[in-house]
Amino acid sequence: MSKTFKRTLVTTALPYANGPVHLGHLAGVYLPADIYVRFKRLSGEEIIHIGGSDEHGVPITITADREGITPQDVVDRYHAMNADAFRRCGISFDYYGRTSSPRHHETAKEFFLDIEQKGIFVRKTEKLFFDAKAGRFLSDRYVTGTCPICNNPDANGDQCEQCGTHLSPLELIDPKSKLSDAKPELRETLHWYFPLGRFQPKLEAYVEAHRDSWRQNVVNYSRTWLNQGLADRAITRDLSWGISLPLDEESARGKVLYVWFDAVLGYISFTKEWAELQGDAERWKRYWQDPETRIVNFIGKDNVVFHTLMFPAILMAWNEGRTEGCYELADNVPASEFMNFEGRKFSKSRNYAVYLGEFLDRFPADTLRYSVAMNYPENKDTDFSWSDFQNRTNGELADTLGNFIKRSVDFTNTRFDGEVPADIRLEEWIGLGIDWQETLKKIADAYEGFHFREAASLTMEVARFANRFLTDAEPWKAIKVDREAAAHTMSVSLNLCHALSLLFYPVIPETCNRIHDMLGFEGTIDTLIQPGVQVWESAAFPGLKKGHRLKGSSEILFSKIEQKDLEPELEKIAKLLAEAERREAGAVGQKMTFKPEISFDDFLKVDLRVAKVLECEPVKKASKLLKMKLQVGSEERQVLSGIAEHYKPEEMVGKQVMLVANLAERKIRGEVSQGMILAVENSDGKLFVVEPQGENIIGNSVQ
Ligand code: B3M
Ligand code: ZN
Repeated sequence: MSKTFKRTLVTTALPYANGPVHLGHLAGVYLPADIYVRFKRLSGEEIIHIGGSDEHGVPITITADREGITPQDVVDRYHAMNADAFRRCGISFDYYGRTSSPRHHETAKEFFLDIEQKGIFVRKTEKLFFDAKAGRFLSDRYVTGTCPICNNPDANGDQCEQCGTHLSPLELIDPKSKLSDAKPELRETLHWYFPLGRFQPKLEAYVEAHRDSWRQNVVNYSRTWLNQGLADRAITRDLSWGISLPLDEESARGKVLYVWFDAVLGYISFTKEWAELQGDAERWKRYWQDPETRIVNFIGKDNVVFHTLMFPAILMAWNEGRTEGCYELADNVPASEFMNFEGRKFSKSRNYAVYLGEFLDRFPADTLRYSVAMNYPENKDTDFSWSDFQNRTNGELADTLGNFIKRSVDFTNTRFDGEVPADIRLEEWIGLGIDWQETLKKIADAYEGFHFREAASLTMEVARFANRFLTDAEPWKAIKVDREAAAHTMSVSLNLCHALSLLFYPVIPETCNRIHDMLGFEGTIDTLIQPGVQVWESAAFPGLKKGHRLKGSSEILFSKIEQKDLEPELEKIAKLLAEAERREAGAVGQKMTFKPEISFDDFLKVDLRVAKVLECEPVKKASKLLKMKLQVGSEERQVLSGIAEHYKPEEMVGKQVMLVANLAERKIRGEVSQGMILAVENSDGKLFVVEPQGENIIGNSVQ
């Protein structure tokens, strides 16, 4: 039995204020959330939508260092830019906060202290590189040195760009600090760990209780983590940018909370800030501490475990030992897959993206909202292309919806003096050939179930029906012989315009407000919205009475997108694609540095074999390495490979791989590695293990 709730709190993942949001973000998180919220508001439900900027984390300090500005400058710039882009796109947040706010810092500290005082955190000492000149501990990306695999002298602390190997700073030969040229020294540093494992049984129960209501991907990601057993997670960092530890002891100096620990709490701080603005500072509690509130977190698939395990565990830790002031957990966490762009993944670092603000400089928000809703990546990755955008705008929005509305309004204005000429009886309305109750229910169920593509396309079906109705009835002919029949047709059409303005409101609100205005109503649809008032269901009835006066003028709702409008975009995309292809083709056009020449005999010395992965497991304290047991003919080998961020251990088991079989044994992290397996990096930076095609004899030579 599903629970019934009195009100809803919607949160959307807080985008890092380290760059502009792009269409991929919009499609996965913000648009679906906004559509959902608008639908609920229209149905008279009490609902708020809370979002904001995530303003902490290392990438922000890296941007600041690169540009020679402060981290505060960086977040000020992107917070303003993103808040503005969302506003222009019609994303109707009730509050859009920032994690640099005093209220947020206070809230995060309060949580940290509560958990600290209960003795739940575990303190551990570890060794980290420290730049004595700069007086700072160095995170992975701040260390450079020589790659232990290919001898590239400029390898980064997390990866060698030349050979693609994923590294840890400790593996670098001759490590250097990027801050100064100092040779970093290993220093002990104390960190606070959150023992996720302590909450494992409760988290398992939480996930399993939702296994039928959550999306399969959300349940699966969570289960994979749970099945591996939850480990302690460090929730502090040696950094200066972030929320400082609220402890008055020497060991806490220079440390801040890990960005994910504070970011999820942003949802709570921002609700508090919203409540203060409402003039009722306690009002946030009815959203977070009342079991009758339904909490829904909209996120992208890469944020799942932070929302289904980490955030709930933090709240569980807070709730421990309390009977009052307990937090409720999310009822649903609709995580989207990714929307790609012209067949490729959006990538900020490679500048392969269309940014929301830039898009809105060129095209109206509702054309984007509709196309993106129709490409909502609900269960699988989808693709946004300029031609799809053009087809949907021209064929569906302009020719179907826009054309129908304009024809109905214009004909009434010119031939019936701008007045609804007749009343439509309910039986007639129901007998039109569209089952209103059923259609509304289907669309409503689609919204409730987070099936936004289905909701948008069912709504477009209603517009198609309306357009056909008017075309088939031919009032422009009828009026010459039977004015009453034409009057009747126009009254039905105008009522269909009215119904469509309500049905389409969640997806294309601005357009619907304009239809509402053309139909002669005061104010906008937004102003009809009130908790307890059912606006949505009024679409099932004829809403315009005989004699109702239209505004008297009309406007074109959607202009068609001409090929020439798209040319600059297509040129840009062609350039970006060419760049990506060049990278793939091995950076054609760029200066290549090859390793020194070898003779054919040298080449023949390399013994490449087909091998099969028998077992595979992570390596302790080496987050990038996987340890594999391989079968090569009758022999077994142990090989370590830096692919842990790209493959789960269970994905590797059973795979056939190519093994460099006569490589001298090496010790990595105290483990023997007897050979190397071949892998390549694709243009998105993902590593793929090279797999021989077809049926192979394990142990065969590769020639
Ligand atoms: N800023 C990561 C991201 O944008 C992170 C989300 C925080 S949600 C609390 O993907
Ligand atoms: Zn290398």
